[in-house]
Amino acid sequence: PVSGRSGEPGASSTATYDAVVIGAGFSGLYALHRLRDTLGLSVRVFEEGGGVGGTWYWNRYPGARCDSESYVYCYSFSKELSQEWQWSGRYPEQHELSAYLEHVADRFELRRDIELNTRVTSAHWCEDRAHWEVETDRGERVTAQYLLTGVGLLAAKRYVPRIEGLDSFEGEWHHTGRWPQQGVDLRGKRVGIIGTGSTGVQAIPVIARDAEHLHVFQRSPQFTIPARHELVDRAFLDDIKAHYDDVWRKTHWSAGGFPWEHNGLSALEVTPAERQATLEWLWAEGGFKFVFGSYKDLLVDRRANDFVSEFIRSKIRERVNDPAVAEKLLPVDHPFGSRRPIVDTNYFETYNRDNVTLVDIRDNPITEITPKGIRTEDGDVDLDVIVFATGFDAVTGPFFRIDIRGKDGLTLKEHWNEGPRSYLGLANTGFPNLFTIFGPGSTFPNAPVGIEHHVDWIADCIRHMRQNGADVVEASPEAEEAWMDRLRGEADKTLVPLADSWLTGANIPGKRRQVLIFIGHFGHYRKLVDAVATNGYQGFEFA
Ligand code: N01
Repeated sequence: PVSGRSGEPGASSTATYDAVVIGAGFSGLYALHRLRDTLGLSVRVFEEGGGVGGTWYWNRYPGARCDSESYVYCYSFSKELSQEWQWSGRYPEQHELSAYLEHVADRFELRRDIELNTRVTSAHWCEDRAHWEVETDRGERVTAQYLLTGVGLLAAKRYVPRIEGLDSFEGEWHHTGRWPQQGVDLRGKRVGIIGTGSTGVQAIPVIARDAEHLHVFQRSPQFTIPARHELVDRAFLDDIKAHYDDVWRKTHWSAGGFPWEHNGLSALEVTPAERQATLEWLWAEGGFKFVFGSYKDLLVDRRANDFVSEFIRSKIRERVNDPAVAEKLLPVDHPFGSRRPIVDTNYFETYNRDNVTLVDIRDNPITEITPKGIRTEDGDVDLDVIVFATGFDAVTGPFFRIDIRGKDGLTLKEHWNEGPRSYLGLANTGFPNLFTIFGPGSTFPNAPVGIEHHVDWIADCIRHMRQNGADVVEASPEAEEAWMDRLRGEADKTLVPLADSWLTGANIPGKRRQVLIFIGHFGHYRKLVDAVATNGYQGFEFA
């Protein structure tokens, strides 16, 4: 392949690259660094946003903060980077993560190969030339031997439910995933928020501090764990740096991309007093440790889970002063952890404020949006601002925004007609030289940990191809089928299929219900995927 550079942005050019990467978030930035600086490839990254950061560029809603601990929600590939960077606390806020990724772009001189404000609109595989032909919304056309998607699982395709009358609303409305750059002044405003997932749970306590009044329109009550953000101090973070190798070794092979493992016990085999003590300790620790440092059968055995779910419900009753409000906030329709767990700071306590009203829309459904606010069966709520914290058309949505066509013009949409498919979450039959970083069917650990693993794997595969004179790699149909069987089998061992959520596609009306990712221990997934490579890339065909 010929190395090249594109012309001026917007100019009609057909430059050729070794690789095109879609997206400049955690995935795209590392992919560029790895392919360009380690393998010496020519790489072009196209990014829709006006800055790097992906998820952390777009999600600027009040209270936006990562639920993963800062010291592992970052790259591990450069020890120097980890030693230099100072996190401010246990969980990084959006602006801090955005600054971190901007710093990475500068430190590794990535910007010169990234084109911002540019959305890839199509990518077609050309069989004769064995390359991808990529077009952008700025009229550019480039070709590349390899196409890597770093479009993320969520942020690229926000979901706003169709509620009659939204167009007539005379106030402002915003989706949290496309929050205006300049922010929204909510002081003294009557605000309504729809959605109580991870996003809503982060935003609600912060909006409540500013708004004159906040109405929370809740469809499903949620389990959430206190973040305990304040717990981590400088000495702790310095200690992590001093034990960098150990922390990352544990993290890379852990269940969820964090440096801890379950306690080796079944919740069913301990006495009630022991269980209570363990859960109280985990509750006090806070964050995802409550999930990944807990009982080994928490996420796979309904009876074990029931103990933990009931424990959380008892905490909700304690945290909310009004028993009638507490009752409405109790999650009863799904087991804890069957949805992506939520971490909060003062979420339930927020309902103790005089300026916050919970509207249970299961009992009292929204009927329409009027020029003045939200109408429910029980009456009208006048609002100045409506916030949609209603999530994303996850996993497949980001791909379907791009017209991706593989061999014989087959579209990815057609290939995924009966739900998304993949081999290892990395490759698709009929789509040669397409690598999906964190794609459908891959694991979902603490994101940067999974992303680095994928990018390293892809870079090794490309190196293998170059060393062995192969121009094209493609997953075999048998390998893809076997992976899909495995995916279903792994999901069925867990409680995840029991819940309606983005993990099962159930959050989007009309979307096919299917567990969209590999549910299971990240370290085991990693071993499995690495073994494919060490065994001569089993399931892949090279030409
Ligand atoms: O979206 P969600 P999210 N009428 O789909 C409700 C990641 N994340 O943006 O539960 C009324 O979880 C819906 O109700 P229900 C994380 O992976 C990470 O909160 O379906 N309500 C639900 O309450 C997370 O899992 C961080 O009944 C409607 C909410 O909207 C993922 O992003 C922070 C509705 C959507 O919840 C998505 O989280 C934030 C309707 N028609 C997010 N439609 C980190 O800190 C939907 N809802 C890393």
